Amino acid sequence: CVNAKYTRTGTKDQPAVYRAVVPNNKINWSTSYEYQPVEFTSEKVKTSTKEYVDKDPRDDPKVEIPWNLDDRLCDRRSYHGPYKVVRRVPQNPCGRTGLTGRGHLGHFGPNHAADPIVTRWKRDQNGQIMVHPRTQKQILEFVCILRKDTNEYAIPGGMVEKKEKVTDTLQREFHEETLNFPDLDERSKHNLLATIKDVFENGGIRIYCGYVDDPRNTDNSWMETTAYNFHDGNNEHLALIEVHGGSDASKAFWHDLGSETPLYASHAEFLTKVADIHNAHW
Ligand code: RP5
Ligand code: MG
Ligand code: MG
Repeated sequence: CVNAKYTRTGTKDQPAVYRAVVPNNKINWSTSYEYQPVEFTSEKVKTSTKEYVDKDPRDDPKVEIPWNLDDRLCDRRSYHGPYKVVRRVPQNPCGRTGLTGRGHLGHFGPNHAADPIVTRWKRDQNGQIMVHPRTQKQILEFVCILRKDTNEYAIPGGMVEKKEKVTDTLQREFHEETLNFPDLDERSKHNLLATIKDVFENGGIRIYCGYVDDPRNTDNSWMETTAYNFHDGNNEHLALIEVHGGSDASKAFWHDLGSETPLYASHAEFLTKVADIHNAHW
């Protein structure tokens, strides 16, 4: 895994906090480097009184956090195995990021998320699957969002909440970020949610599980995710749904899956795998 994509943390509405420069060959902790990272934890995180947001063990010797364990509030284990704890806080297993502290993240160590990748074939007016002129491969479409925070295209994922199962996070985030229909009647709403539940609980392919090159990562806090693909190849269920952005998403739409679209964090990596699995255009 690498920390390479973002030079600043935060969102378009927050003051920019720039990372100390880390040359690519100095990212790994095992290479010696005259390193002067910027310390940054957002005010919102620092002053939060939520039980779910960690206290800083560097400020208070009484704060003990069960690193590398599945604790009462969240799973503090990394998909990459046990991480080191240096001067009372976890050390990012993917190397230097140019920032210490928690940045905008609530937990020290891994902050777990889940990413639902919902796909269908792109079809013409006659229902024929369309082929890309460059690769001569069939084109997939996926449910894409425009993130409110960074204005980048992304998969509609989100954080695993307190003691939530990943399969519930996948459904909840997909619902919140792409099925925002306040005027939908109760019956249609119920049917829509039942379809999502049925497909999400029975038919996904796990695409990725691990570290994400997210703009919020720091030397002490980082994002990890589990991405699942739910593909409706025959236009039977998910392919038929309309989407509308909500929550973290200013827009939601079906979008061609391919290397032409730059995406948030490591999302392009996940979609390459999806294209590969379905032998589709990338
Ligand atoms: C990324 O951040 C994950 O891949 C996931 O898509 C997302 C979760 O954070 P929020 O969308 O809740 O901000 O690292
Ligand atoms: Mg969300
Ligand atoms: Mg989100």
